Amino acid sequence: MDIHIDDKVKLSQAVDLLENSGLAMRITNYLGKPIEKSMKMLPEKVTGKIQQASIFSINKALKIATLSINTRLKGKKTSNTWHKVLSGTSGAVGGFLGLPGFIVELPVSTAIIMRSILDIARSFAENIENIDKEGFIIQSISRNNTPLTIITSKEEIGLLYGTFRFLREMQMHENISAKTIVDSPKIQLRMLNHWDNLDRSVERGYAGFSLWNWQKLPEYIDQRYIDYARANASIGINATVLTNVNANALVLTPMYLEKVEALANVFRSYGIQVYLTARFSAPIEIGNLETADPLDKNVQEWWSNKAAEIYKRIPDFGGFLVKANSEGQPGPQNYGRNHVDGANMMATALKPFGGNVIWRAFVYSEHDDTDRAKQAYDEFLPYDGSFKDNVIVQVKNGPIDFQPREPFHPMFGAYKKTPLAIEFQITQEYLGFSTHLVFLPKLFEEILDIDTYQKGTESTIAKIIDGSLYGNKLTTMAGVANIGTDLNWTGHPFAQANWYGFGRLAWDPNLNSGQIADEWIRTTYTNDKAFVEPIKKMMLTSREAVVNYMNPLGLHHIFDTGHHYGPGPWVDDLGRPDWNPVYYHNADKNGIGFDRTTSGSNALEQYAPFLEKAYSNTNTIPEEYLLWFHHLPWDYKLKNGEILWDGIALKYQEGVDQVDDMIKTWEAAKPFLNEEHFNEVHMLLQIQLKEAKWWRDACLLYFQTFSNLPLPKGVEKPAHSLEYYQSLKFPFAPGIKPSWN
Ligand code: GCV
Repeated sequence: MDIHIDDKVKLSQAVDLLENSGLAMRITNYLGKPIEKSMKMLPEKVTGKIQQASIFSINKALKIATLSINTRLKGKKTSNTWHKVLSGTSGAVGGFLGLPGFIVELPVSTAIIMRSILDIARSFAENIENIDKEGFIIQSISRNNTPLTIITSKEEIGLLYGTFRFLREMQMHENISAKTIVDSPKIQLRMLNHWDNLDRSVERGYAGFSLWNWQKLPEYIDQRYIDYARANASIGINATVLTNVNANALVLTPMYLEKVEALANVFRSYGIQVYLTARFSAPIEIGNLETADPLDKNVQEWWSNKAAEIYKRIPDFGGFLVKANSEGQPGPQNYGRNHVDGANMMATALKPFGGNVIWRAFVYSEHDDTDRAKQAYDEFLPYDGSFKDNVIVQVKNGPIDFQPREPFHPMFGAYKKTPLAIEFQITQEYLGFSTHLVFLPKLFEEILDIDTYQKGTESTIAKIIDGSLYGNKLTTMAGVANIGTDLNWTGHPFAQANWYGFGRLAWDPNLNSGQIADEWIRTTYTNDKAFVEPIKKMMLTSREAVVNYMNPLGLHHIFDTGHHYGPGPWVDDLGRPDWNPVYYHNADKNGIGFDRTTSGSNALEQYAPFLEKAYSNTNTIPEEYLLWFHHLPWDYKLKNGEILWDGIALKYQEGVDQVDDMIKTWEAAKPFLNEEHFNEVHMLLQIQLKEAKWWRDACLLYFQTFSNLPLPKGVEKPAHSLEYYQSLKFPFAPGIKPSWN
């Protein structure tokens, strides 16, 4: 496009305006506004071209909709994914990233359209065989002396992903014409798990209420459903479980299924499949049966009929996610059956329609006093290979419960035949809720990169999850969503980076968290290195900071009762031993930590011999896992020469200091930020600092009652007494069952 120099200036101002408005703003309800505003700032010549191109695009898109395209969505004759691609690129509706990409390389829209009509792109594409059905190739070529950037895919969903990728490259000011991008997702099911209840409360949700407005559905389609789908598609998320694993059977009744269908209709063109949680006792609760026994013929028939009913409405329905016989949820064991009986019964019902059962292995029994960290492995290992081929077993990243740091769950690598899904928690149940800035891709990466040694060296969790280690066909990464009705979707503006980063790692589990932070900062704020570098450093340290000020050196689950807000290492009065923090830290006058070696619970036997040996020995275990596996005396010497008590205290202090540094970094970045964005994060960081100190002081005062040692030099004096911290109560902390009084 030939643009006059004056117009170029205006154009760059318009692009700047878009960029500076930040991703945080662009994915809010106000999404359209910066785009409209930038449109107004554009030189006429450019807007003219955009309009022409949009009209051209839309006309062509309508034609495309009548073509028979090889589509991955069952039961869909035509598709409107093309409309999404075109509106995303042209800015006609306002895309997630919208205008800049379109203007900078206007011919791209045209190229996309030409490809769709004439199928020219394949003839230009690098090597179409190098991508899979969701993959894409972005390539710049010259055709009749006209430079063209072509996005090619095998199927239309790849084109959508390719377009979003193209826009990201543009927004990061990458020289697209200098590179060829060939990319496909490494994992098949890239899935969000919403713990959303039908009353719109969200279990462990810290970003407002559930997005799903069940009362107004199916008629009322909130714009946020569309924005949600677009944002997910832009990072490759292709499946969503709408409801809480602590399930309510009502969602399977016709009244709710009609609403679910409406959501599925919105998500379909963004390549997102809908799943539901299935309450095991649903045949009794909504089916008038007397039992939910999976071996009962009537029960089996009920689930088969239910599956047929759902697929009639939602032909591309993904399947069921099930939490059974865990934390009070009903399951096959209520009828003397086992997990295989339960999962296979549902799998049989879904199989004719191509659906999957995702069966969670988050189990620990109140009737079993074995170390909780061992129970899931003990119970599920014998079942490896006994599940039907449309069953995926979903395992949390660690053996306890989404702690700031956990060793990996020993089922990874040990399960060789049945595919395992990894479940991460994007919502920050144990990481300061949505008040603390914690960049979680660092945690996810740490787990994915771990070598389990279960099939020789290089048996990493990433390879288990992407199926390459054991050749599993069904591959899945799930993340417990941190999204709600908050204006910025996630509560903390930086919590968007966790949603973003989860999606990126689900696309490619080998990505580096530094690269993810870099992408997020540059597409959210600016490409200016003077901003990007320090903010990246801040994000990358934030995860270690939270470990330090909450659970250093392998301490875990010392959170306050039920809501998990703040410290509660003294709690010892809950109904089950393994719900009490004292169960996990075992502090006494002799020392602190959970002995999981042969002299203790021997949980280490569940790991590969190499790790079992390395972790059993206090000289070879990485110190970050020390108190997870060992109970050690207060004067035990750490590698740096400090005694354990001093080391713990100094780690707590280091965490506080790290938050202090984060504040300094943010303050130095002020010139790059508008006041609102600066203040919002600044205020949140102040709360984080206050709470980091609270953690340090409360834990150290409590543990000091056992160590009887003074705080080492460099650790600040606690602000209050231990009794004060113990007296704090939070009946209305967010993320737990709401109460009116
Ligand atoms: C949805 C933890 C959480 C629960 C959650 C459970 C699970 O125990 O505290 O809120 O329930 O994990 O993952 O099923």
